[in-house]
Amino acid sequence: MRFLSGLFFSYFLLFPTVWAQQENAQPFAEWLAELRVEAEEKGISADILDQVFAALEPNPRVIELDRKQPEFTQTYQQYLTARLSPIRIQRGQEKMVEYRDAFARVAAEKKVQPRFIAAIWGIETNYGATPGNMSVVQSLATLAYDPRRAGYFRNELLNALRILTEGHIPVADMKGSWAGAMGQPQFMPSSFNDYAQDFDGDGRRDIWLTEIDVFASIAHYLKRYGWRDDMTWGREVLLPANFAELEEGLKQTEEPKSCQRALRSHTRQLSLAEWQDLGVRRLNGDDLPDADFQASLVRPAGAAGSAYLTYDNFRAILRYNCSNFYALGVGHLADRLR
Ligand SMILES: [Ca+2]
Repeated sequence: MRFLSGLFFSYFLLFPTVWAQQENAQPFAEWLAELRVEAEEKGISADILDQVFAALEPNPRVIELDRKQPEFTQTYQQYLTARLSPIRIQRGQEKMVEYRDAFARVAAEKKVQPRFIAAIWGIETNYGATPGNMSVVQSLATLAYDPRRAGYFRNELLNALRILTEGHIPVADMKGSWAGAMGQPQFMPSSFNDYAQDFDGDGRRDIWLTEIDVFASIAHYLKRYGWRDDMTWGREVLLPANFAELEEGLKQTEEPKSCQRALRSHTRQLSLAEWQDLGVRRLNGDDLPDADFQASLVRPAGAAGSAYLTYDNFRAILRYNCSNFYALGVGHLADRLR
């Protein structure tokens, strides 16, 4: 941490204008007073505003993390190795036993298989072990005051204040990542408002400390994006020897409607029967499943690497986090938690 901070400060000593150009000219206290007026107009409780704004200051560490560019990009294999460690798989298997009843109740109502709920939980926060311990309000206020993406984070901050006003979590316990992703499923406040669930019926949607609310919230999110529990995420496949000749005809004819960043590298969707006719097979050489699913093909490590047929459920995982590596990591972990 010290080493990284040192790097950060020497960077800004060398290039001070980068920081200066992006600074907010308005004093923080004045900015906060204006925000308070807007928050009160939007129905945020004055008592909550007194509590959270009393000693609120921007957190330089948040800006530091926001500005930090990754020093290298992980390859697909490095990503998978890091996310699917033997300990994460074992811990996931143990958690599925420990919370067997809770998973079963959520799966029955939300129609999402427990292994996918557990896989997202495992990849987001190592099954709740690493939900982040930074103040969500302070992180969001810092990023909302910073001009770079002020509008987005101001909206998230107002949503966070609404969650506190509604009493889902005490002010002191609203912890999360430096970017404001909250609790065990790492929901942004706007996602919380849209998807978080009070499954145990105590009146609070508690994604921090109530596991069954966490599971139901993840499941509800997937369900809202079309999840089907008679379908898995997809599978690794063998391609026919002439696949390079087929590729031109498999290109998408229009821009993907959501998550373009990840879906742009997929082929267009064909039925499994069509893929079967083109010569695509399961990894062991067997025929593809006889199911009426649409699937797009993706090769996350390029033409020489693994090939996957991905179903509509894969697209629901991408709505949780728009990254092929992420969705493949969740799919592989879910397979290991079967
Ligand atoms: Ca609850």
